[in-house]
Amino acid sequence: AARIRNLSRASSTEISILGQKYEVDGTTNITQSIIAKLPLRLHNQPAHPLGILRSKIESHFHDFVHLSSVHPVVTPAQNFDSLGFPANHPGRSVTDSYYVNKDYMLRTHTSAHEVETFATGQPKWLLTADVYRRDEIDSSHYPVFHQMEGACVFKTDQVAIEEMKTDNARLSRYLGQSNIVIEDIPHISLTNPAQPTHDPAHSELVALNLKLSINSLLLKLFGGGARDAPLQVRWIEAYFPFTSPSFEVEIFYQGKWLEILGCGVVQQLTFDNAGIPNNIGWAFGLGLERIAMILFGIPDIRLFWSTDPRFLSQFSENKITTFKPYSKYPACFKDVSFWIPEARLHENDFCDLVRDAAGDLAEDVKMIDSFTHPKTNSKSVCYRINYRSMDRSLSNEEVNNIQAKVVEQIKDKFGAEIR
Ligand code: FA5
Ligand code: MG
Repeated sequence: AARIRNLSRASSTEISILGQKYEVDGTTNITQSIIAKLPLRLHNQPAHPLGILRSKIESHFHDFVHLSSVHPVVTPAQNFDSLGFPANHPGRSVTDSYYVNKDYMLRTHTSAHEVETFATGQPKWLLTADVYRRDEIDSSHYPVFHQMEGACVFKTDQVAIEEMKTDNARLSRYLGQSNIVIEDIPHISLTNPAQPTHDPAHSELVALNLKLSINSLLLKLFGGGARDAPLQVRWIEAYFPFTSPSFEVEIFYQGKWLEILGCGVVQQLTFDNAGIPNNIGWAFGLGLERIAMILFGIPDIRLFWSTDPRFLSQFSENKITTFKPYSKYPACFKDVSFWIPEARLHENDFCDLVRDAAGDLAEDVKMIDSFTHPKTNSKSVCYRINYRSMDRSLSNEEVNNIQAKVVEQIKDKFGAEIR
């Protein structure tokens, strides 16, 4: 594999993250552009679309505890092991996740905090946070995005079960009177089973409570007036190591089905790890950007990070309003071709390199050509980078300087030869 040199200052053995020092090692792959995002916490800005959406969902789940300031640095044990992820799960790899060093990483999902939050004994909670994943570059992918985790825990005695039935009946009545069309699937099935330690009847009730709770949230967020076309929601069988049965939920919006969230009946392992073994419950994790892009009509995920008053001044606390795009500035395409010595380079390594050199000026990165030399096994790749600012016109000189930086880094970090 192409040797990727440490992206932090070559000379330093420590990096500083939110005022705390961490030792750097061979696992470290967190970049300066990611470190710079950590203090921003967009979901806690009340007049930012993500903050507005957070409050809206919190007001729907008004009897839940609301958490939103949990530290982003976690252990792989929190992010993966405590939730039953297998040792060889691809999400653990340095190509997919940001590692501070071998012992610490940036959470890749809000589920990383399930065990510690269940351990507080709170039966109903929402937890909103910034999450980090190494990914491609385009208008809907960004290495930082925001998730909200929601969970509800029930006791399994007769009284608690009766309460759940009453709640389910109330929610069903409400949804029955609403302008919503739901494509449902069975609560449990052979391919999406109840857990062996659960009474299947209890598992069904919890799955139903989850579905009713999510459907009513979606109705609150997306349901129009009575005369609008009905909201279409689709439930799909899914798989997560930390829930069973598991589901994904999509809504039909502007001619397409869009994935909004993942959810399911919490694995008993999670409750055992949290020290609350005799409970049953559900959890969901939703992507705030996905929903906000739809609700506010925001066309590019980079806009959430804009500090341009033409963006920020359009939004105010507790109001969902449609974004009016200001003029789109011209794009500038630059190609770069290079030879990688041993034919292996992960696309995410290239994308992080571009983000570090170009920041949010990189709108899109695509591989447009690749060729492996049959004899030497050297690989040649060509990437096309689309530079565009959301806020202003870029000068040729500025783009050329950034592209020169990208080229320098390709040589330096990948030991590659530019063609
Ligand atoms: C998870 O992250 C699970 N932790 C969700 C979960 C929680 C399941 C609790 C069960 C119980 P997933 O990787 O699918 O699952 O992400 C969940 C949601 O985050 C997605 O449905 C989507 O809305 C959003 N999301 C995922 N990747 C991205 C991305 N690159 N950019 C923006 N939003 C994303
Ligand atoms: Mg998913």
